[in-house]
Amino acid sequence: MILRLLGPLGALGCSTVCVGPDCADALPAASAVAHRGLPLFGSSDATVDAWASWDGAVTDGSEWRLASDGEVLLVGMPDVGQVARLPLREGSGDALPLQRWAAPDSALGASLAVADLDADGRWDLVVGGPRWDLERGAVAVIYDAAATGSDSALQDVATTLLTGPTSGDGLGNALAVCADRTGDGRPELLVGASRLSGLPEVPDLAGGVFYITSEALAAAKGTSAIVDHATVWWADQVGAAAGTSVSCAADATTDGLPDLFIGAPFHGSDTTTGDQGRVWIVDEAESTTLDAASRTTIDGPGASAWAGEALVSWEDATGPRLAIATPGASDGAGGVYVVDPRSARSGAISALVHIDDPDGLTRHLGRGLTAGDLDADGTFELVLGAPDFQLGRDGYDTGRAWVWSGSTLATLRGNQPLADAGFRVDGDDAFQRVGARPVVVDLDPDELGADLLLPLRAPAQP
Ligand SMILES: [Ca+2]
Ligand SMILES: [Ca+2]
Ligand SMILES: [Ca+2]
Ligand SMILES: [Ca+2]
Repeated sequence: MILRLLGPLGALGCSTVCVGPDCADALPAASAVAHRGLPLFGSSDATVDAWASWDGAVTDGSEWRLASDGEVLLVGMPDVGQVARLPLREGSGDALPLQRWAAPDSALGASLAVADLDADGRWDLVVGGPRWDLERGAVAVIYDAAATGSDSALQDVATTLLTGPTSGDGLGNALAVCADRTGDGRPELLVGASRLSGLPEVPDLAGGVFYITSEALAAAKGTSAIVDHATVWWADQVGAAAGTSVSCAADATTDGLPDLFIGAPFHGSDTTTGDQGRVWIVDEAESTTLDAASRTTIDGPGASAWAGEALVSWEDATGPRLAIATPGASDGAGGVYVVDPRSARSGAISALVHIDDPDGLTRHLGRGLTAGDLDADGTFELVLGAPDFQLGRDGYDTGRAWVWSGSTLATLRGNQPLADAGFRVDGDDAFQRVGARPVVVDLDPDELGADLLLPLRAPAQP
């Protein structure tokens, strides 16, 4: 009886108002847009008000990740397994790559960074492909990637290719390049494997992270198993998804070295803690559980908060900071906590500032999260994205990004309503998913302050 009633109702719902991932097929491509940081007030439209945009072809996929050092702009295109380098320029137009690196069916580009890993003055590409080799996953380094020509197969040009332990581990869903922690002036790497199961002591889908020092990375040439070169820390709980997010840009221990911040949004296992999420502050140790390797474990504010689905750490004029997203909190409205990692205690999350939406209109606030100094005043602005945000009746997944001024945040304590954010970027079309994976980087050194770079879903080019 119940099934017969639900069947036709469900069909009717799909035919009148399209809700859900299938509807996104109307926007099968992607684009990247750049917005100036100044002014930090009012609102902008994602495409109309951008000072530069790059429109991808359908063959470039619809799920872009962006990375830039201010001089090189790279786009990860995991649904087609490639990374493209785009020219930096003003104005709008097609995304015409200068270079491409490809590994089909590997989700190459799901995570990526541009950095000078070997300190030779030339930029290097580090990129994750979590579906590599039956979802074993891989992370690859291409040194001096500018010199590899216009179109390369990853395997032909990767100096170093590190693979996950076993099928399904999904190494490379997230990565971070950490400022030097070992004293050789070269950065370390932190790589997530959020479905890690394939090591003897690791529970199913507990997830984990691999930490590779610059010394170990320099010694790893060719293709090899990441476990031979890295320290690994894992969650002690089935399905925790540790390594969903990684960051390492703040010093929690005041020893002058950055510490490691790792999120597991599905940590917690009973009716009051299930999927509350956990964030670890790791201060380096042997391979072991994250609980054993960390000085502090921060838990989400209740069941299904998904704390740590996204996180970002930074140091600015106000000190070291860690922002932790809880996109599942408040029945899915979401929120973000800003923590001083020096005074963080283990247990339920305790924050300097908690931003949420008491009106309950957002969806999964914090699913996109980053920070950077958009107005060049020495404090980092906090960028909160809600790609699932619905604008109006039919604006499914239009998405929205909000920017909180760093100087304002420094003066605030306690709960703050999202509506008080100084600046925001709105989507102009359903399924654009504004606010997914925002990046702050100074693309235009002539202008004061950095730029806000956003990937969007976009219609196919005519
Ligand atoms: Ca280099
Ligand atoms: Ca180092
Ligand atoms: Ca430290
Ligand atoms: Ca600022």
